Amino acid sequence: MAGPTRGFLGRARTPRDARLPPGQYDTGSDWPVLTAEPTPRISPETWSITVDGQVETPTTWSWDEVHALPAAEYRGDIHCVTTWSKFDTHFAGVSVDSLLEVARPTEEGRFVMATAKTGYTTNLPLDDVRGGKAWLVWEFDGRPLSLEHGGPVRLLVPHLYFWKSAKWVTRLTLMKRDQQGFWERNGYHDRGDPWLQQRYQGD
Ligand SMILES: Nc1nc2c(c(=O)[nH]1)N[C@H]1C(S)=C(S)[C@@H](COP(=O)(O)O)O[C@H]1N2
Ligand SMILES: [Mo]
Repeated sequence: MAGPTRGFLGRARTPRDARLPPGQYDTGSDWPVLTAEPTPRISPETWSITVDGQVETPTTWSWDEVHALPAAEYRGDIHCVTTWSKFDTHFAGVSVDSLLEVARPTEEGRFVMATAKTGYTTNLPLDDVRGGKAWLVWEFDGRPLSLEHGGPVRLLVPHLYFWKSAKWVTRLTLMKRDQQGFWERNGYHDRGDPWLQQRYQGD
């Protein structure tokens, strides 16, 4: 007897499906904009990034100074807690490691609060923004990052849900203890691993 037809077994899993975390769908070429606050107009000349808190050398970089750091890029997928994922994105900027090398976290610095110029905040374990896992980015697909997507510069932490990737980021503060950012105080998870579906506090 012939075995069950393919229809019985359902659609075969493709390599693309395997890249989709549980509960997510592929948004294709769309890139939804999700912003809690009005979109600020920040010019590269007035933008800067500061790394402070539990570090040996609190440091601020201007637009030009951050561009003098080694160039780095991310090619891969991003995942929003509202269930869209976007495959094969391409961002360019610098690795957060390059900033941490200069600022040097103290032994006690274990967590990071990322703060945007607008006041939006999000907290992350330090280990999730070092070791080649997080970037400051100013280019998407070879073009300047648009204002609505966080231009001139946003944080990119693509292995966590996208609310951790603060748009218009201007400060990374190292902390001894975890403190909650904007969405975390409003019920979102402190870590936000999409593969573990860490959407809400308690997940
Ligand atoms: N400053 C700021 N950064 C933010 C947000 C925000 O509201 N303000 N939203 C977060 C959320 S919930 C998501 S899903 C992504 C959305 O980024 P996008 O609009 O570029 O898709 O940005 C994150 N970073
Ligand atoms: Mo989100």
